[in-house]
Amino acid sequence: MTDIAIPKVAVTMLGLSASGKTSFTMSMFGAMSRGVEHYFLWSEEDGKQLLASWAKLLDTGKFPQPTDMTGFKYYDFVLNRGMGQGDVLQINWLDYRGGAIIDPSRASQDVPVLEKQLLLSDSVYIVLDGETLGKWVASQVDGTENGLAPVMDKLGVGHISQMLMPAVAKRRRELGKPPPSVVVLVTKEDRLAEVVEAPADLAMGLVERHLPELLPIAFSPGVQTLVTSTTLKAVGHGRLERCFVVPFVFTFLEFLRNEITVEEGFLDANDERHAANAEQLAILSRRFGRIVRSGRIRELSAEQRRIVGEAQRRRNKLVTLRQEAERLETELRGARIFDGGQPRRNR
Ligand SMILES: Nc1nc2c(ncn2[C@@H]2O[C@H](COP(=O)(O)OP(=O)(O)OP(=O)(O)O)[C@@H](O)[C@H]2O)c(=O)[nH]1
Ligand SMILES: [Mg+2]
Repeated sequence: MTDIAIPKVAVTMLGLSASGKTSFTMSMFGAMSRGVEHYFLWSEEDGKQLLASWAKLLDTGKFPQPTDMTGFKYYDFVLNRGMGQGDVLQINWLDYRGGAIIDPSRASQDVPVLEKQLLLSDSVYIVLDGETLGKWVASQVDGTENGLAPVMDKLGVGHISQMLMPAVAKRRRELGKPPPSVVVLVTKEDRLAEVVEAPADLAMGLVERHLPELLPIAFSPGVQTLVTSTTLKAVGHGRLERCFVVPFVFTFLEFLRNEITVEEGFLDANDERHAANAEQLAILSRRFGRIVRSGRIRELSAEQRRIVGEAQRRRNKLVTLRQEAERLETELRGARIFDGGQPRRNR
């Protein structure tokens, strides 16, 4: 991995076996390695192997084997804006056997790997099988639907929530970190549209309407969520390839929004320190006047200069963070984003 000083995030996909995690990883890389909407993805270690697997799928139609217990794999991706602007985000990514999230035996090799990655994750991609969702939406439309429980079970909602909740609590308790942003990644969008017999966007509109009841964890207070769909059939189809960029742009934006909150908190605390110091300086100066330059006055004055210098550096950083966040917000205009279950006003 490179040692460039760009932000680093960890991401975990959470989805049952056959939900489409490995297919997304491969097809997304297949598209983004060539560049989609001025974004590129590269991986020094694994790029060639991922492209080879993707080429095999294109040539032979052979889908990847289900990932097994020992087949989990970390990827270090770098998101890049082309040679002129360079790298913008490092992404530590894990692909693993979906069975790990329903595995009751903690002896399986991949379960602790997944738990650790979840703890560190700044963003969690909840992977929902679009075909399963499509069948449920279609049954709603034709009036044969029999409640939420069976489809929630098929999508693994209970298991996903059971993995996520303890990880988020531990992340807050042990690392002092906020909850991860959430991307609800509806895969197999091609199948979703076929099953619902509607254009993909319309079908996704129907899915979106029901998601808060199907996946409450992604719409609970304090959680930032993007709902988006993807299909490996998008690769090579111009604007449709946008589905591979949007999740990363959202992950990056939410990471920056957290950074901005941290920086603003720092500057507030810094202002308070500056004001308290100034008060002490004023008291001492009144007491000793200009004649006696006490050591304490010199100390406090040096401290004031340090505080002001640090504040200037952090303010500059904040300006850069805000500019970058604004750019990403513009790129995400129209995306389905929710803050604590309420649609964000970006459409
Ligand atoms: N039509 C269609 N089928 C897809 C798509 N993505 C995945 N599939 C199908 O879904 C199957 C499972 O996909 P995988 O990517 O292997 O699923 P996974 O989540 O990695 O599964 P595990 O490794 O077992 O956890 C594939 O063999 C494909 O048949 C898609 O975009 N469109
Ligand atoms: Mg897999």
